[in-house]
Amino acid sequence: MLHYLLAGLFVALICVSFASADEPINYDESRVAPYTLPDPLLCEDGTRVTDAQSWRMHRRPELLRLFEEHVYGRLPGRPPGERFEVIQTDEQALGGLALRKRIVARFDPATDQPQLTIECYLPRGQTVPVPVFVGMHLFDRDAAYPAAAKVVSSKEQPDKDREAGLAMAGFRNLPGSKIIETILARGYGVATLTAADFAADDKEHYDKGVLGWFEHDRAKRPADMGKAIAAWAWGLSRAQDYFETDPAIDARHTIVVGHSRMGKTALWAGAQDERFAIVISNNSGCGGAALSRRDFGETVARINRVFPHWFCDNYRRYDGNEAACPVDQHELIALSAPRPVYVASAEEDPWADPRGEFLAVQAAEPVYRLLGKTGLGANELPPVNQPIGGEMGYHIRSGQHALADYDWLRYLDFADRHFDRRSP
Ligand code: GTR
Repeated sequence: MLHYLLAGLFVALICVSFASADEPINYDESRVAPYTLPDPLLCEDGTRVTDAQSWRMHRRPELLRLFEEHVYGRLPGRPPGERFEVIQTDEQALGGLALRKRIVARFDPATDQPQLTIECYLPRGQTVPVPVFVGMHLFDRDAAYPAAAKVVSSKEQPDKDREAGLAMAGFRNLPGSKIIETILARGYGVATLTAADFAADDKEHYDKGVLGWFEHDRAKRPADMGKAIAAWAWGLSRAQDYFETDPAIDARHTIVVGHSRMGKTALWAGAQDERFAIVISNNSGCGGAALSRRDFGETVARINRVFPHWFCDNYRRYDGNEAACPVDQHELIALSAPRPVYVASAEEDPWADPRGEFLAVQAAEPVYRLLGKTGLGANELPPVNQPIGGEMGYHIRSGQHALADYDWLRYLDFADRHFDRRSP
């Protein structure tokens, strides 16, 4: 606990030095002002959903529309010209453990642009199609052996567009080589995508990639048009389109997963695209799994100021005014229902508000229960390193903001349980 408080104090000091005076960051539990969450089952017309059918036909589409309009923004759907090409195959990747494939997706037959790359590792010698974990920057795409990605300073960046996302995101904590071996040994594949193919993680250049292709003229983009997070989520769905064409992949059992900003992305992708069978958010925090109305850690005002290219412009209306937003993040989690959803926090990550993430999962439970699923089965934040839940999973890991091996192992167990697979 002391550990937690010290970490909080440390992050608080750092954040206070970055935050402007009118943007205070709270790390004091006793100062969290009372708040009321929107009821995920209460429709805009005042009626309350009491059965699965009306959730599906009415409330779920309504919530999706509200998140599009107020938080993440809209984007067009699957492009009609989409086509995939496997441009590289290595049958002996990772010392013979994996079949590695590099797939390029193209959308516009006229120009061949934009293009994006899916890097896929599948366990070798598998006789049946395998389920795949998919996410942005899960592993370093270009390493011969996917070890932890290096963080390069912007000056040293060899290819600024492609590397910007990695470097800005501070992805020091990408899992190293061992965990990918474990994932493969447990019968799962991994597909990793690169953010800058869709939207560079850079407030000046975010609209290179697919966003600029959707609407080249910045002035013409409406306030509810999606930006980087929407584009990244869109990209995850395009990877799923590919999986459906690859007989080695069990596309009905895809797990979408992401860390931090890519955890926000995984939740939004999973909410919209029901082809993702399991949705996992790792330390996603503000604009991800953490409740916005709970004033603890990163705020909507702060995230919109520092990352103006992540959410749609409408989201700025809620800077310092979270209670006015028609949705809160528990409803984003609820949009994964009835599919299994897992949220993970880290003890030394108060910026992402672990308690706010736990409370959001809990507040999404009524939707899971309505659909006949089990929730967390806990009223209190569990002790560290003790995963809880049924169709909704949660843990708070000891340690810092990262997608750590501990987290991966829990996700493998969770997937095994829900896919009815036995771990070796
Ligand atoms: C932080 C940001 C968080 C989180 C994180 C990350 O700077 O404030 O919302 O997403 O970056 O993605 O690592």
